[in-house]
Amino acid sequence: MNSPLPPGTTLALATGNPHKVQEMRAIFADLRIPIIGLADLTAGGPIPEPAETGDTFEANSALKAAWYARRTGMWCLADDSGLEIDALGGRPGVISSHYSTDGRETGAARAERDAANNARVLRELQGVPPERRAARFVCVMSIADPEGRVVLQRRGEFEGRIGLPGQVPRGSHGFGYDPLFLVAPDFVRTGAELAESEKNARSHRGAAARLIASALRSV
Ligand code: ITT
Repeated sequence: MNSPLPPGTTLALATGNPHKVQEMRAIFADLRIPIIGLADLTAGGPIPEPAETGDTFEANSALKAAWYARRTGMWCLADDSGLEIDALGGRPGVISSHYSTDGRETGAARAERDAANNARVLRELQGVPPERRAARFVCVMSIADPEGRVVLQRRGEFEGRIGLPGQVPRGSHGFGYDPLFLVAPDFVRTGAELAESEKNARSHRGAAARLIASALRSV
């Protein structure tokens, strides 16, 4: 397959989440494609965020990439990600970032939202034994051209389980549900206890980004 990106293209990372920008910059460091974050593009005022109305990570990822591409006139890479917990029927899923408010945006700061989301997950899993606390992070990445056409999409997954209260939250790296997520196959460390480079080597975002990178590299 030919790389869908014209030579010399700068790729804009279409996310308002500074942790994702940091992770993705590290993952894409060896790709010879200049990458900029949205924060570097907001000279004309901040770009409003799209409503994430899709039922799937695929739909939301495509919608975000297309939204920011049209507004910036640039090639944009977006991801939609979240946590699926088997015992909760796959929730929080696509509403992971606003789980404590059932998907509603309240304008609460990210750290506050993360804490409320994590508290809800632990509450809903009360009494569920370790072997039934299986969970996975999912990440779907999409690249859209400046007209908003999605030209590439890939999915990555990261298996683990939600720790028991008392065992978690633990760790100071990462973001979101990382402090609750015991990483498979040994379920010893949480995502927040992995150094950034180790998380990127194992994570859903790392997996999706490597699939995107290899598609971009192949000529
Ligand atoms: P953008 O939409 O601006 O990219 P966001 O944080 O709102 O930022 P998502 O809509 O993709 O991103 O929601 C992902 C949520 O899933 C995120 O807020 C976390 O709660 C959770 N999540 C995703 N990846 C994670 C990771 O690597 N570690 C911990 N939690 C993660």
